[in-house]
Amino acid sequence: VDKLRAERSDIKTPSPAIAKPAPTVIVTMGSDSDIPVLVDGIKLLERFGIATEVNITSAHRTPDYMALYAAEAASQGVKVIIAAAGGAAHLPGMAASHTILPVIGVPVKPSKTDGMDSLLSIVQMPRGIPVATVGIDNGINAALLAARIVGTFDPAVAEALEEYIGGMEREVMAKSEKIKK
Ligand code: RP5
Repeated sequence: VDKLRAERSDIKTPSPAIAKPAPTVIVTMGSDSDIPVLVDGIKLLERFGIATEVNITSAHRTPDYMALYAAEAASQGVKVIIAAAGGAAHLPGMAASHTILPVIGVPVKPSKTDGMDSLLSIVQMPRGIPVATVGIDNGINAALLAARIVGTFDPAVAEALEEYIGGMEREVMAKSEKIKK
């Protein structure tokens, strides 16, 4: 990484435009075409008060940027990386190979397949470099898992999660009451 950093001093990480306050969670994706899958989860992270940075770091189109970004995230105060990709979805695994931060992979359904290619590319990481993998297109669960990790050291986030879970429970109970005969 030091060698890469010396060679690629043109690459700034993390993006200074959106690094205020220092992000706790990074939501990165292979392409802007992945954004729709992540939007609701990003809103959830914001609702929980978690400082979040969103960017594109393609493992094959911007390999140096991706490597530096992942390698330098921990020293910037980042605690969790959410990485979304579709097809030959190597971004989460590559990001995880450059950091010891927990990486949550979001398999994105490509337009021409059912998304199993993305899922298997992410979940089948070889021994040694884990990627926590959520369901296909499940950006919300990725955000909730990230929030659970942050909640282990941030009581306000833990409380927000409890409220969220309570809200879901109340919603289901209300629906149950409604259809009860
Ligand atoms: C992956 O290739 C991206 O994560 C995206 O899901 C997929 C297609 O990318 P685009 O061709 O739409 O840019 O890298």
